[in-house]
Amino acid sequence: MFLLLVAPLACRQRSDGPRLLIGGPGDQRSPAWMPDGKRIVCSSSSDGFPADLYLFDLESATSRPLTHDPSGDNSPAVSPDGRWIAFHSDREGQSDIFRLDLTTSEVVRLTASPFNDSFAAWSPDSRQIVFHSEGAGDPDLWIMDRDGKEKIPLVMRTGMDTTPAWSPDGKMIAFSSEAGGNPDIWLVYPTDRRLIRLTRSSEAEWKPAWSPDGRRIVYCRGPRGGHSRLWVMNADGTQQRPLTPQGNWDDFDPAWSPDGQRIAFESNRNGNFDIWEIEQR
Ligand SMILES: [Ca+2]
Ligand SMILES: [Ca+2]
Ligand SMILES: [Ca+2]
Repeated sequence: MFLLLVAPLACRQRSDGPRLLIGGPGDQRSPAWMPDGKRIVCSSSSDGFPADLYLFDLESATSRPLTHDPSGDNSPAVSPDGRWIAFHSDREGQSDIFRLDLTTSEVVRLTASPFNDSFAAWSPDSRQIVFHSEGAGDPDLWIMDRDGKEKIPLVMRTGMDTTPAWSPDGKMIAFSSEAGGNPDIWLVYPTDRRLIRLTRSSEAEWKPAWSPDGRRIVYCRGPRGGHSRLWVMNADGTQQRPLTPQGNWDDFDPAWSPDGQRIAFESNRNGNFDIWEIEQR
């Protein structure tokens, strides 16, 4: 078991471009900030087996495993109150959503449908989870309580609806939908299911993540079959612009730090996936 933290927080130099934050053998993917901004949860397959979840302390440059299961545990989402981690895993066969209690280390299965459930994201009050479910047709979005009860449909349109992210004020959920012909970023209001389309490019946009002040959204964008990089826009869809340079690699899964200063993301620009960061202000 070998994981590399590049440097403790206090020792890192300022930099305009992307810089390596967490590396090591195998893939480190899907960073999620703890509310203190000093720790990051991500999935790691550094031991050569399907990914488990790890907690990285950026101040001490140490890490510890949070799950240990022969199947893959992926896409961790930390509840805003810092108590829970929702993630998806195929430990029961198909992909389902599970919830890890960081206080007790207890893992509870939240979905048990015959379909794949994934990409969990928390409401700001840590009481609800929005997630992607393939259902009987294609991927749709559902909301459930954090104990897995009260599952209700949110977006049920033809085509893929996926990678939801709840706004910090709780009023909207950003997600990727191909209802407009190709994957774009949309907003949905959980109260009345009203929809707003934010991007209209011919490329694919997905995996939106909110800035802590709710004013901006960072997301993945790339041509179909091509490489992905990070873009950022205002939360009303204006000022869409690239954030990371185009290259012969993929930048995925952005996560804005709680202080708004940095965005962590996964990139295979060094060969396999590591966690990188870029400053943002
Ligand atoms: Ca790696
Ligand atoms: Ca759908
Ligand atoms: Ca598009």
